[in-house]
Amino acid sequence: MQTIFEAIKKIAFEIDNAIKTADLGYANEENASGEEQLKLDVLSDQIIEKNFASVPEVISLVSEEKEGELELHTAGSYIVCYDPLDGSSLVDVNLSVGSIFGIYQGILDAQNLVASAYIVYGPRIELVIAMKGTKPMLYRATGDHFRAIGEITLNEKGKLNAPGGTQQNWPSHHKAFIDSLFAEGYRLRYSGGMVPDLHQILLKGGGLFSYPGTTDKPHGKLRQLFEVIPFAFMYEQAGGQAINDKGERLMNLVPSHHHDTSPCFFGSNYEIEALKKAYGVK
Ligand code: P6P
Repeated sequence: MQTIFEAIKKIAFEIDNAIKTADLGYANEENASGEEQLKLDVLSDQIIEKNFASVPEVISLVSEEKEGELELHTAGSYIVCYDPLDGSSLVDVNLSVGSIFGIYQGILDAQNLVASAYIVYGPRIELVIAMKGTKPMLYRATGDHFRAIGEITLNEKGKLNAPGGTQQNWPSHHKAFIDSLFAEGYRLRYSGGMVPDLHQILLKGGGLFSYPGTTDKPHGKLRQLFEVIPFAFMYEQAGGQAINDKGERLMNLVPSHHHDTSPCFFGSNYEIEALKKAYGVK
């Protein structure tokens, strides 16, 4: 597992450099979810593929940017699912973006996730890694290496509210719940980048990130294997909860296809319990 984390640290510096130096144009291609690809999406994906190709523990790769699975080392133990540059279009307006990694032990479902990691490319490069039995650990890039900063723990109740999706497409009970949090004094913190938005809640003591099923995206927008499950693991390991719109743990998800999505809610216990009540689920 450590060789996988060392590869992710190298990836962080290479993609950060690409963000600062590469052409920001469109690649005139679409990814597996039908979204237009930036040249930076393709380049980030290639950087990750190149770095994991030399890690014998990795059986195969599943990328948000591609269909199918790239076979690497049959004698390996882990399948790495990743979103190479989530929210990449935000680079155009100089906002933070991120890479997300889910490390699965042979089978691609939440129960077989053994670790997750994400990188935030912002004013600093930051990396968070969580493994079974450990709290998420924050690392910060200093020069050409990462320094461990400390473990991340969510407060029982937070102050931040990151409501995803287009409001006019929210279910009415979801809109009423989000409005009730603002009436309680929660502060709106939403950039449209899943990684910095979830990172901020983790580091600033907690709150709620929500991306519900909507009229335009009834099964949600965020992808299970390389966005939802890795962050669900992070939030549970930090002492919070991560559920879907039926109140089920996202760590029980069993994706049918690599690019399946799910409505998802990540947060401190108080906010998730309040959401379950508002949704009428146990
Ligand atoms: P919306 C970025 O495109 C992304 O996949 C996530 O990073 C982010 O949380 C979400 O979409 C934002 O979607 O519909 O709120 O703009």
